[in-house]
Amino acid sequence: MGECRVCTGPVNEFFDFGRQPLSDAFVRKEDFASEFFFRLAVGVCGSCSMVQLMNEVPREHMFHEDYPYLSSGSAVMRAHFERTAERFLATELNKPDPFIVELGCNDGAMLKAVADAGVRHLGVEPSGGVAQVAEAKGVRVRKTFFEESTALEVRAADGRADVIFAANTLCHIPYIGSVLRGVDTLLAPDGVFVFEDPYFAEIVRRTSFDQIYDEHFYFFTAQSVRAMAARHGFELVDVEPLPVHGGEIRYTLARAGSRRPTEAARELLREEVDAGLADLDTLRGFAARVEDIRDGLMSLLRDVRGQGGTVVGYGATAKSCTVTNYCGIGPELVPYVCDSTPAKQGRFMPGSHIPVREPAAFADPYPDYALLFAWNHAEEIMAKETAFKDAGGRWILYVPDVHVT
Ligand code: DWN
Ligand code: SAH
Ligand code: ZN
Repeated sequence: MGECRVCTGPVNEFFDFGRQPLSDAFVRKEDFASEFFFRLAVGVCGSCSMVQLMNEVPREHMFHEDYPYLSSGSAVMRAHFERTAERFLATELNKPDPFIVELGCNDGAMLKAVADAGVRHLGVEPSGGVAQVAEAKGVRVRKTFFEESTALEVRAADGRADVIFAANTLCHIPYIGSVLRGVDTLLAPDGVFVFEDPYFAEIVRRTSFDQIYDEHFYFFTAQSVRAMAARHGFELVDVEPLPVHGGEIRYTLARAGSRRPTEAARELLREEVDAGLADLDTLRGFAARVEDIRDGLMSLLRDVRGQGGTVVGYGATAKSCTVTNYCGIGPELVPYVCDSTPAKQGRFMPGSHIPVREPAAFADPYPDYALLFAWNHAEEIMAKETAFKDAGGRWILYVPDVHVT
């Protein structure tokens, strides 16, 4: 049993993936002997219902100069963040001298549109390489981890923020109490803290167990977010389901009593009570389905290879680290993975040591099957790879179950 990082309550473990490497540590041959491993297991707090990892990886191991993920690598995500910026500009930032802060701004996918509009902004981003990409787009960045002390520094330099935004970042931060105290410090009295992250109900519904890896420390629900917010004087005032990254929720927090909660927020909180997301039965069912997917995927891959078929991986995602290392997929089953991220190419996948190659390698020659690790971008990828299907190729997916299409 662990201690909840939000409320110190008892955390009951419901799945153990065993020894796992760092999901975004794309290694060179000379790094094979010194890879970092930790025990990846996930549990639920019996007091506040927050789903969380049982063990924490030191943040400097994950987020540093060479962090490879670029938000702008997907056209759908670029459009999503441009729309997000436009919405903020038209609503919360539509006042004299507004100020928006983004935690984990990465390559500036969202803040670029804010900078282009000439609106005061700041990205807080500890991964130096991706932060530099944002700066090259005209985005102002503070290259550090956001926590309580950062908030004091930013407030002293720039004043209070009307909006604090974080996409796929808050769930990455175990020391979340410090972040919420920082938000309290930095946010204007009538400001909003808006964050979007994978929705635990969707992870259970789709059995998307690959969302569980070192960087994803928390798996939010409206219930657990509400409880956490209340500890810091905030209230959950809105929720918006998002289709990106396999199903997320955008949560809006405001100071308690400052805004009326929307019907959508109240409705989702009610829905979750009936869904029993934190119940042992639900979590045991999830665990059983994860094992079934592992067994089904491994027998499919072995059958294909046994019959002389070829399989190539598509998208060297952080998520795929859990799939390859938990299921036991190595280069003998999947000889390489194609990915558009320059920093991943020429390197090897963490743990499994499957080589990562450039997208052009996919058609040279086309494999019989492509294992779609970037299943959350299926529509975008399948639309650009129609020639693969035309050539007789087939996609293997493992979300929400193992199937070939
Ligand atoms: O939460 C996180 C999300 C936002 O991003 C981070 N912890 C790390 C990362 O997770 P991921 O690597 O699982 O994210 P994606 O967006 O599923 O990664 C897609 C990968 O596929 C990237 O490496 C880029 C690549 N890709 C490609 O090769 N061709 C993507 C598209 C759309 C393509 O057409
Ligand atoms: N917002 C982007 C990036 C998500 S990846 C998107 O949605 O695509 C997670 C990002 O959070 C990384 O760029 C990482 O460097 C950053 N991050 C991790 N810990 C952080 C912290 N304490 N404060 C701010 N950013 C952090
Ligand atoms: Zn708790």
